[in-house]
Amino acid sequence: MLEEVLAGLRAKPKRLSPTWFYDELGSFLFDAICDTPEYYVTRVELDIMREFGPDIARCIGANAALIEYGSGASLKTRLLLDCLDTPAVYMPVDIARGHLLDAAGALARDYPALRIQPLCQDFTKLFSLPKTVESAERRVIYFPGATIGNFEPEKACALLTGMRSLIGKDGALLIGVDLRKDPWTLERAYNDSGGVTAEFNLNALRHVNRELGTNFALDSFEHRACWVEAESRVEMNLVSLRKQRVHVGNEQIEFQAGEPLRTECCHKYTIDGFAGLAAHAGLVVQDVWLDEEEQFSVQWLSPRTLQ
Ligand code: AVI
Repeated sequence: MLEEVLAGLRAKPKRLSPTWFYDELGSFLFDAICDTPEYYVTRVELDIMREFGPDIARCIGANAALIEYGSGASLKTRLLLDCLDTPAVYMPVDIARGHLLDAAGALARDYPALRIQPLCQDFTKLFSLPKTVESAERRVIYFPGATIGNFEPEKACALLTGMRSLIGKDGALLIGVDLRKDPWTLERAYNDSGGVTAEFNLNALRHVNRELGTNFALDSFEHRACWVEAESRVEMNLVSLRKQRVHVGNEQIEFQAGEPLRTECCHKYTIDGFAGLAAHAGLVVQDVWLDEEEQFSVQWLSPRTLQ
């Protein structure tokens, strides 16, 4: 962990992985972001799932194994499960064991007939499927929440390629993809007026201080989120408010006044742009469900078949 953080802090511009947002407080803050009026992403995706759940369930079909990447509280999943025809098994995959088991327990209580097989795993790393999932009539990966946008396009492509091999030729992928829109809406979503996103961003420093014994002064950094047109993404930074030095392991990392530390990138796609990325991963977009304002998309993809 220390080596990875140091490598990011030695880079230009300096970076810190977004995984540092998420400790107990960070997960709470992320849930709070989803409830802010400015962060449209969760609200709009839920609207789409409510409206098109039955259509989506028809695509998935009966007796499918549903594998959810980064399942968290499995909230959107409930909307899907309510519409599904006798799913063979539901496998939530998440790295946060406590969160994963709590959510699986709550689902087991509410869906007693559903077979649930949680997997504590970093979904960006290769993993194999248990027999119950492997032997289902069809495997469908569900990856909601715009998280694909948090990966650089090459990494997103690698992740999609890994998913394709996991679902096999008869499987499919149901994925949430946030869309390009006017910069005002995008910047507002990542700069909510209640300052929740700012606290979430600063929490990465709090988390690193606790885990690695660093001495980031939280009041010496300021949250900044800007739309960068050329990269089609919102970039989240923590900007150093003064010239300062931070102790990290045996090193002193120097920050100039105004120097940014990049903590997250949130890529936004056009429908065609995402189809192009998917094609590089050997996937074909079969269906796209949108909200009325076309802010967000839920997409249905299948592996390209060789003629
Ligand atoms: C987790 N992910 C989809 C969020 C996003 O919108 O890219 C993370 C986030 N960062 C700030 N607000 C929300």
